[in-house]
Amino acid sequence: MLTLQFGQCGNQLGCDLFSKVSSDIGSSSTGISYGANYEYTENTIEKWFDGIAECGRHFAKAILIDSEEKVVNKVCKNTNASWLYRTSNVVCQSDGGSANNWAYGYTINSRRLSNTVLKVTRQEIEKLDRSQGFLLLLSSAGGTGSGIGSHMVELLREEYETEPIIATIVLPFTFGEVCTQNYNTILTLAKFSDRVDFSVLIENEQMYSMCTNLLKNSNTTLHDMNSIISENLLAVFQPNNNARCNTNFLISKIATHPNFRFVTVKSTPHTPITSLQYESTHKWEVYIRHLKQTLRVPKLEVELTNAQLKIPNPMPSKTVMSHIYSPCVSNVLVTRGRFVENDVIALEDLQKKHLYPEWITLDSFTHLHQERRFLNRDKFLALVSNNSEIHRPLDLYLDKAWDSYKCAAFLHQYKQFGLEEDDFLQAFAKMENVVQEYKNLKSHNGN
Ligand SMILES: Nc1nc2c(ncn2[C@@H]2O[C@H](COP(=O)(O)OP(=O)(O)OP(=O)(O)O)[C@@H](O)[C@H]2O)c(=O)[nH]1
Ligand SMILES: [Mg+2]
Repeated sequence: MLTLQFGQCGNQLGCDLFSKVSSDIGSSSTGISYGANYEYTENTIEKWFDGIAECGRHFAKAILIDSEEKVVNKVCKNTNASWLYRTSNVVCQSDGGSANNWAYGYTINSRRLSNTVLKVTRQEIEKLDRSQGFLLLLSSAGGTGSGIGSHMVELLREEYETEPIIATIVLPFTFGEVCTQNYNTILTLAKFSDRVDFSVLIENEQMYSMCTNLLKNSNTTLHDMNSIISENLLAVFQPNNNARCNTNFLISKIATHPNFRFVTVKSTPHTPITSLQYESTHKWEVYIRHLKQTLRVPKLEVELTNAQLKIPNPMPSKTVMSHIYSPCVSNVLVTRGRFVENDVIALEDLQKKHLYPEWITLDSFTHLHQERRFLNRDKFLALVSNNSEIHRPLDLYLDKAWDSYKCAAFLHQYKQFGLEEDDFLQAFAKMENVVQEYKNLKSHNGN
């Protein structure tokens, strides 16, 4: 998988991701045989790394792209004893960034950098025996990741028509940050919506709350949030027992319909480092029930149902309550860890017909498993879900962007770099369509 890291967020997140890959294969307690672990390590190295430097460290299979040098210089130094970035894969200029302006990134900075990015990409792809596609990392709020990322996704799709492209797009906090973030987000999502095979959407707000609520981290930094994001991604992308599970296989299970290409990843358990050793590991069923709870939707607007911020409850609720679940196009559950006779992985909960729309005839639920312990944990589970609830954050950014657009706020900043009203209107229309499609999803029982 060739990773393209764009802008501050993409580069910082990418650096964290590769460090986590390296800790995962470096962990001493794997719970599996030497031979099985050898195979896991080989597959991991083939997926994420590309050759070994003279010092013995692995080169990350990654391209670093930014319109200013500060962040890439920092992440290049932040690598550890087992891996590093290839300096020839850094594509960057010393020009002070794209000023949180999608148009500046998309038209001006992209024109300066895109040919070099394509050249380095070709060199990387030519080296590979078998390509496993692209993984793009970026935030939608700034100017570089969003603008250059959007232009690069157009160029990559043109040049690599059939190659799998997956994106991880970090969405901004809904309040604060920068005033142009909502335009940037809508313009980015519109470009990605029909060019990548699927986009994993990450809500920074949610990541922040997980750090404070679950990890009891009162001084949460971007690095802490990146750590959860990387774990979520690796829980999905690290090797599993299904030998056929390459990037195309995942795409065929997750993005089963071209109108639904935005997904989220929920994972469990998340425990503060200080209490890791005291925390008992629950049975698989506890975690699976917990993940299913993350698919619940509130019956009333005021209900607090953010199950992701709660600790898995080992006791099933005694009160018989009917819950409403978000209609799902697809769910892929990845379980990592050992299962024994009296602790089996029961999947019925996530296979229930009522979770999926009637028109879905193919298997909408997939289970992938890996016996090996993931990042030293006894058990770790991730649920990739392509479901109706994604319309909520998208709708929110759409509303906010539309409110600004109605009073022509900040438009001159975009027009100055060649964007026209029609570009905005097209992006709004495209994303309104996406939101509408997700809103219209109905499950078997009509919810
Ligand atoms: N999760 C996470 N979010 C980040 C990180 N760095 C920045 N962000 C978020 O990304 C958005 C800002 O985008 P940046 O990635 O800094 O912008 P950029 O792509 O470098 O673009 P310019 O700086 O405008 O050229 C905000 O929503 C930040 O909260 C990071 O390391 N992790
Ligand atoms: Mg930047």
